[in-house]
Amino acid sequence: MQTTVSEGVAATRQKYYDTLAPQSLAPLWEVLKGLVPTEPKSKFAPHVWHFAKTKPLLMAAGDLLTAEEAERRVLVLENPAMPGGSRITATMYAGLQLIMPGEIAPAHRHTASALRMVLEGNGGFTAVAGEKTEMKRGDFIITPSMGWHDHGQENHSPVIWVDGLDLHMVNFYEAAFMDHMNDKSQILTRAEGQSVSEYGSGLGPMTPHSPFGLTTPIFNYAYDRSRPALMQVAGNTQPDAHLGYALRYLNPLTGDWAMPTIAAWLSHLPKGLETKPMRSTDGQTIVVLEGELTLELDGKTFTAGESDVVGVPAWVWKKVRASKDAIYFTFSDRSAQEKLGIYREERQ
Ligand code: 1HN
Repeated sequence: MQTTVSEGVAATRQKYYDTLAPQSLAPLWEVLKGLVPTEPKSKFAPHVWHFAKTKPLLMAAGDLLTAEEAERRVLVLENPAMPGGSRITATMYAGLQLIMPGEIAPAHRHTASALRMVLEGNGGFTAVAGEKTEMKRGDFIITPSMGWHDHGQENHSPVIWVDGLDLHMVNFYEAAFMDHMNDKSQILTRAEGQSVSEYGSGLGPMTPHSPFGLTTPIFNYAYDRSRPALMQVAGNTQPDAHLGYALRYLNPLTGDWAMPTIAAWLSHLPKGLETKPMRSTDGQTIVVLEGELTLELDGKTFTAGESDVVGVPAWVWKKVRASKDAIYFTFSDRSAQEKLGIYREERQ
């Protein structure tokens, strides 16, 4: 407990503190409360990035510089409570990436894991560890830690997607590495779709092998498979009071989240359905794929339509209502928090 002390005592203590600093010492009792709060209080703000506003600005970047010049032509989704922080929530980076027809975002690899949620422009591709995959709206595409990856568009339309990276977690540990390939595009060594054939149908290779370590060996969870699965579940079961209908993306080799640090799931709320209030310690990013959501976040109301992105900081009370039949994708740092044993949630 903090007690008030006389000016004299305060001055004596301060004099003592002044002798500590030169020895690289500090009194814990002056900072303890801030170090160990009674419950999470996020420094970040809930926020919606409306695609109608962000898309024209992203397209303008397409006229300013090439994907190759930029290495990655991305507008960072900056949490308004921390401009310059390159964060959407405490641990997660998110951005909107644009590839113009004929462009290549050159091959590189890094410690941070990445995910893509595709918004626009069929015909784009990403290549991961020697295998190419087409990018279609709603596809959830993964780049595992230290996996070589390059992107391109051989078709006639611009491609736009949301990137999510765990790079602030990696940087917190000061464990980040990055390499660039000499060639712009990596050499393809596997047939397109090979990963899904090997691991994505409830089957697996006879000799157990996890090509990406703790990360799922499937790197494209295509919307044309995940959407029907979700809607089939919705057609035949009752919704969860707090989650609506939701399915998580799994690593088929472990049954755990698809990525070791980032949790991702796909949700459906039928028009008019409202979830009960819930809060959790993970910072979430929501991408609306279909319909429209009204979100109540710590008592403030936000609306998000197709291709809008919502940042939901940790431990914010959340209620979601579908003003139109809605399907939305969420990613968060829950996967890492669960492994550290610190994830918590509260449901009303
Ligand atoms: C990255 O590698 C990509 O591969 C996108 O598309 C965004 C932001 C920070 C660091 C690496 C990509 C990134 C990134």
